Amino acid sequence: MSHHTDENHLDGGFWRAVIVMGIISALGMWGVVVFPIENYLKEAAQQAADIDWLFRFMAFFSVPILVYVNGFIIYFVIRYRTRPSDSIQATGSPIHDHSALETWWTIIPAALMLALGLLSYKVLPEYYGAQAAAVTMEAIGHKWDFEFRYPGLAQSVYNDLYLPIDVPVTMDITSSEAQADDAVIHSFWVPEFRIKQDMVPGMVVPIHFTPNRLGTYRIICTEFCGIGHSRMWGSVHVVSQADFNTWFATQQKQSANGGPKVNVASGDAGAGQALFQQKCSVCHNAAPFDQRKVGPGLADLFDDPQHPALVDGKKADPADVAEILEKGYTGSMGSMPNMQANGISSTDIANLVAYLKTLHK
Ligand code: HEC
Ligand SMILES: [Cu+2]
Repeated sequence: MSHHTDENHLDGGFWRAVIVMGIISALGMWGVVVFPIENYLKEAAQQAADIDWLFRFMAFFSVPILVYVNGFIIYFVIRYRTRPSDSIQATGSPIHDHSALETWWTIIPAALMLALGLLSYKVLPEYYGAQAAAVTMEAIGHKWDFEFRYPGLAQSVYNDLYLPIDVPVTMDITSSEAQADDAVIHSFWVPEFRIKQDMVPGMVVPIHFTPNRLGTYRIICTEFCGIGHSRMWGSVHVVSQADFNTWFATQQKQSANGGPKVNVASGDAGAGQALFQQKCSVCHNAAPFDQRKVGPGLADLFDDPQHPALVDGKKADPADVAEILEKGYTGSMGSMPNMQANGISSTDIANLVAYLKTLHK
């Protein structure tokens, strides 16, 4: 039983391991301090730098914890492994507690968590605290689109968000409740703004930020929200005030004209088929009415004796189908998005109608 004594005493090998881990930790911590986050993920909102600072703080202290916890596991597994000379009854040293160690490994992580909590408490009000904003607008999550409502604009904008640079924005973030089927949690994530806010039905969360870098950035839904989740993304365009005004005026003119007009006679079925794959197949099969996905199957739309009328009760002719594609429709099956939400033009609608006409036996 001679080896029991050296198991109970930390030998030179232990302290060498501690020093090696110390050096690895120091290198890692230095790496965290100098790592140029902005080169990999631009900061495009005024508040972003503070979020990065919090991230750096957390990563800095995580490095030694990661290195020492895993380093000791590896060291002890090797150092105190069973050797061929050990008897079959050998069970290692009967060590149970070490009060001093346990006190410190409780106090240090607790202090770090508390510090991180207090620092976050200082930073988060920049996003969530009350604040005077130049623009107050709404973002609404749908299956599977982001809808944006601007003050002074009658119609909503879908998936393509425009914001003027250096103007403080308050975005009221929520999810659609138009229909029980549509009311799921989404999440509004713009990595470059360092914003990630859940969109929850029935709850409106105002979030503040000031875009401060020109460019186009991704908006991503980061809450799994159904079969269309993977296609639920959009773009935010941070533009000059002048460009913003031009864009806004164009939008206003469009809503005043009652939207673009569709010429259903001029469609191209081939182009329609490609679009269908891209924009519609997430919710519709090119199969008979009963073969539902989210919405009904769309084959035989114009000549199905079982379903002579469309879901909105109108007769199945090209103009009425075009109207559903343009304005959308919410009925007993769920919500069919309108043309802005589906990201299709009036030409696209004509092409889609032409394609749907070819889908019959
Ligand atoms: C997010 C899912 C979704 C997407 C995307 C979608 N639809 Fe629909 N669509 C529906 C739902 C749900 C209905 C049925 C609404 C109801 O009656 O409750 C529907 C209904 C329809 C109807 C009426 C069918 C009938 O028998 O009356 C047509 C036509 C249609 N969609 C075409 C399209 C086309 C073309 C596209 C692609 C541009 C598309 N939809 C994209 C969900 C979707
Ligand atoms: Cu979503």
